[in-house]
Amino acid sequence: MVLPSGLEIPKEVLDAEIKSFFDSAPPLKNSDDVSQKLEEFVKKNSLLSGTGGARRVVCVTSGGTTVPLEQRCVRYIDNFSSGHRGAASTKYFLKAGYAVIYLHRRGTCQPYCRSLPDDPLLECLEIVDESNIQVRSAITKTHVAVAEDLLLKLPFTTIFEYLQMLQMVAFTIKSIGPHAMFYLTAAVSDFYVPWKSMAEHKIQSGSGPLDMRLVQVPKMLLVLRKDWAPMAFCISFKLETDSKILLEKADMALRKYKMHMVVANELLSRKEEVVVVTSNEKISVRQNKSLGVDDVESALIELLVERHTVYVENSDNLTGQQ
Ligand code: PAZ
Repeated sequence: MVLPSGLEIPKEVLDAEIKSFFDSAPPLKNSDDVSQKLEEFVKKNSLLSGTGGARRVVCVTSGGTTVPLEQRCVRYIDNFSSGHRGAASTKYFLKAGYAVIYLHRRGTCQPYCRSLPDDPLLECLEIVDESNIQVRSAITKTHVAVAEDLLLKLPFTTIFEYLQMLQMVAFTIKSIGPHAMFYLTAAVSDFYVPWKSMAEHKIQSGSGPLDMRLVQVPKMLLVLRKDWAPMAFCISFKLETDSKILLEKADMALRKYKMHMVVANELLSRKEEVVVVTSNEKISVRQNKSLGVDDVESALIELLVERHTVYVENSDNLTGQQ
């Protein structure tokens, strides 16, 4: 169902759309494995002794989802997202002491190796000079984070995989209440071809223009906030190419999906500046080259961690008063 922008879809209609999306999605091939990894990761990080309690866990989503056009997929719709934002942010969350579930598009940028694609061989090597290549220290950092259960990497490709995995993450980290954060940088497809109405085999050319109906992907952010993990601190991103409508759209997303914060960014300047929109503020965050920091995520994550701390303290006080 498509309503004029700004109008809320009735909850029962949204629930029915979401149910239909999940019922018709091809089941995740490795769902038992993902679920086991998630359970263990969250358990280990919530049972820390000598650290003043549980470690906070953030789910960073990164990269774009694809929309398959055929069940035995030859062609798909994709988007521009490189995963740079998610990879850089993961590094700063780890530095700030968070455990990170990195839900990322296969083949996109990885933490500590952002300029390289997710290629296991390439990831390991670094050019020292014309005649020397060495194993990267960044690899060591990634492997240490994974080995110490501070980083759990979960790859997806399609919109179906992404949303099923996001739901699994939410159901698992619901147990740590306000200590959980969602940081949703992934560029998620807005339209998809429902599995049941998708051609099974490669679509044949030669019979004129292709006529295909794409259905709107149900807006999962509201159910994530209200039902899947209602105590988690949620930050979503809003990207526009027209800077004139960016802040208005971010503000709308904040209210419509009950996000705690929305990070607004414009396509061309997204690596230099973002604006963090809350219910009563618009905070511009810029990369600060003069401090030798080459990315905007450094200051951004510092701000979000600060706000998350206040959120956790307020939630703890409320619980204490009950
Ligand atoms: O992945 P990337 O670093 O190339 O780009 C990041 C981004 C622009 C996808 C992200 O900051 C963002 O805005 N994500 C949400 C996109 C949306 O409005 O759906």
